[in-house]
Amino acid sequence: MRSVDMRSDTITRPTPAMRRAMAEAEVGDDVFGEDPTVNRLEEMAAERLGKEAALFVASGTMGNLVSLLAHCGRGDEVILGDQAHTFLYEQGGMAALGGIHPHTLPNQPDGTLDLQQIEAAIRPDNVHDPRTRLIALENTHNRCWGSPLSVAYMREVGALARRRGLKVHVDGARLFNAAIALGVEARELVADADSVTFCLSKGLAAPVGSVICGRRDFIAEARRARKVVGGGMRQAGVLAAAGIVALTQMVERLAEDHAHARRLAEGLAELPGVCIDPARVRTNIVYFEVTRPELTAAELVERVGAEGVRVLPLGSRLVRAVLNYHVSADDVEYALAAFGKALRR
Ligand code: TLP
Repeated sequence: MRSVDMRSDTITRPTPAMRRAMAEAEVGDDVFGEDPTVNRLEEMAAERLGKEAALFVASGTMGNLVSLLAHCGRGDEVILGDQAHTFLYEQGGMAALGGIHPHTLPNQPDGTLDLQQIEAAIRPDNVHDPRTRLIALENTHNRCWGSPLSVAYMREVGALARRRGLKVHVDGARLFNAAIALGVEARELVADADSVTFCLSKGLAAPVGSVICGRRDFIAEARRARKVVGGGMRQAGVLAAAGIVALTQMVERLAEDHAHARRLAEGLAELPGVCIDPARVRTNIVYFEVTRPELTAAELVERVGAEGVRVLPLGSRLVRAVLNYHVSADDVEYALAAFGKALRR
């Protein structure tokens, strides 16, 4: 049976070019700073995002945690969205391990935070209050339909942060999806960010790893934070080698995932028992609601699963599909046929 796995773009497997690069990678001890392949990936990533330095980490979660630990001390406050991955899906690591206080604001449907609400959330210098240190944004925004946040918005938040003496961190797990969707360079999106994490292991298909980019002194702090959470890796060049292939060969093709996502959304919109606005689909993530009262998201997911089409139920009505390297245009048509069959039953 055909398998069309759209549970996430994290399911992507390394390409043949990655496997070759991994087999041939020159390595050394990265905790000593002696792995030439890790060093090369870090230089490439920093240059690509227009930052001074970079740090290879095990995952997006580690990248966000280590960045927050490097920016904030115990009792410091971070302003972030109530739909942010860092808030919802990272075990509250900032609080659990860093004593960092999350101050959530409602994410707008496009993934942004309202600028006036950010201003209002910044604490005065008062003995009763935690100290606001950081604004954290997510681009693209996973829970907000994979929305890309524009260069103009990112710059506005940067300007606000500078004016108020705050830092900005960007969870750019899918930053290159945003750049491709908006037709801009990724570096333009993070020009005003003090730190950014992007993932090699999602749409870019590397098996493991994320990279944090920022100023040299910030990355030195992040390197310490990575070590204390046990993230100091040794001959990590075998992993970084795949990351280099991801950065050099896999960015432009994200446009295909976006086109496939749009087609999936348009096809779903024509089916009975589903509510979706295809115009909201701008990158590789598709959310839709099951509107037939007697059918839950989990039941629909099970029905299409029997046809080899894998998507995630999120709550009783919501379903998520994430287009990725292993899903072709033809697979999307196959998936639509499976959804049609399941919904007409
Ligand atoms: N997201 C995963 C799951 O954890 C939900 C997914 O399938 O979408 N930031 C964002 C915006 C993410 O979407 C994710 C992973 C992370 C951070 C964490 O990355 P990893 O999984 O590498 O720790």
